[in-house]
Amino acid sequence: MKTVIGNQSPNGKAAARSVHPSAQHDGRKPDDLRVVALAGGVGGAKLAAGLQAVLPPGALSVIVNTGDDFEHWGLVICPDLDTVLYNLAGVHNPETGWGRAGESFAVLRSMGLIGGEDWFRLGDADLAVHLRRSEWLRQGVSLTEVTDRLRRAFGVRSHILPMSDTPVRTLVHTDEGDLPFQHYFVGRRCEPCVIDVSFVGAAEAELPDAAYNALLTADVIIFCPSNPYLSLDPILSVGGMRDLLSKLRAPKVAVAPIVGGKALKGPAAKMMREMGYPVTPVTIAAHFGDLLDGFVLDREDAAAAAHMRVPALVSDTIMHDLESKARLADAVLDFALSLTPPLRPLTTGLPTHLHPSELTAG
Ligand code: FO1
Repeated sequence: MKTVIGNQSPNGKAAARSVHPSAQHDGRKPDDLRVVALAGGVGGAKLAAGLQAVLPPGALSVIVNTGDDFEHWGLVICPDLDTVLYNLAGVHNPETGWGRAGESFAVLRSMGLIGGEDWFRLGDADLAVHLRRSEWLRQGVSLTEVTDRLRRAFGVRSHILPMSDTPVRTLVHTDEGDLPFQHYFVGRRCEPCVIDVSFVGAAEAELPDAAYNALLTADVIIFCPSNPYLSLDPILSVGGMRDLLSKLRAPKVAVAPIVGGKALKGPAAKMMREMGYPVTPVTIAAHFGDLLDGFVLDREDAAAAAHMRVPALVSDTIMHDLESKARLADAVLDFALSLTPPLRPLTTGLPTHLHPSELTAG
């Protein structure tokens, strides 16, 4: 399978994609390029920030995992939506990747003093977002609209789109029993051994129109370096989503969240070991299987490129600052635009009003 090293574009036939030829010659992105990123958690938010930095305003839509959402202090908390929002707005805590920079925790401390739950570190400024969101949701505003109001309030020009407007809850099946996501992730610090993961409500959930239309008009779809089992699988499990993705002609490229046998952040590597998988990017690529047209992996794992079933780009995938995020985003976009999409039904054959739940295979 073709391997591309560094940021250079593959040449010849594979690069001759008719939609946006300019990208392969000078790295310039066409003004009308539309990109969808599937993201959850800190790794996803980082690449989303890089994509936003290299794309024209409004060209990026991020479809975000909501399986981590939960009710806490009587409020609806959407950690991945907020992580993407804060990273795109540049107000995130650079140490944790989640939460706000310069945050204070007076309410959390007071809550602990009166016997309230204080295991989940909600900051004071962050709390305003949870209060506002919960207020709007109680008034009957959809999560998609609430998220859009918040992103406008933060001055973010990219679109931030929840994967569902109805609750989907990630349930982690462990050797200590079934744990709701945040109880496993924060409450138990990912210590229990993971057997499996399920997404309660996903089969009945529908991709909201905004997310569906973004996918339908996308030139490139990127699977961010997010945990495949906890952050991207919930998105893929939403009713009709896999089927829709498999029918879209836009190249779909994943970026490995595993480098040198370790997760960039979080429990992905630990989970892979617990579920009996080799901790390599090949496992991640195989996990997404036929959905992918290309895969991006780190230089440290260059040898694994030979074992990919799809074209691979070897690049620097570790993102420290906005410059490295933008550099990776640029490389991923050029790589994706260079891929000749396999023969699939054209999206132009799909009526724009057709909802993913109405799509059938074949
Ligand atoms: N992650 C933690 O590890 N500990 C926390 O106390 C914590 C609080 C928190 C508050 C708001 C928020 O938006 C995210 C928060 N996260 C925390 C991250 C959260 O658990 C995410 O779901 C993970 O990053 C997985 O995507």
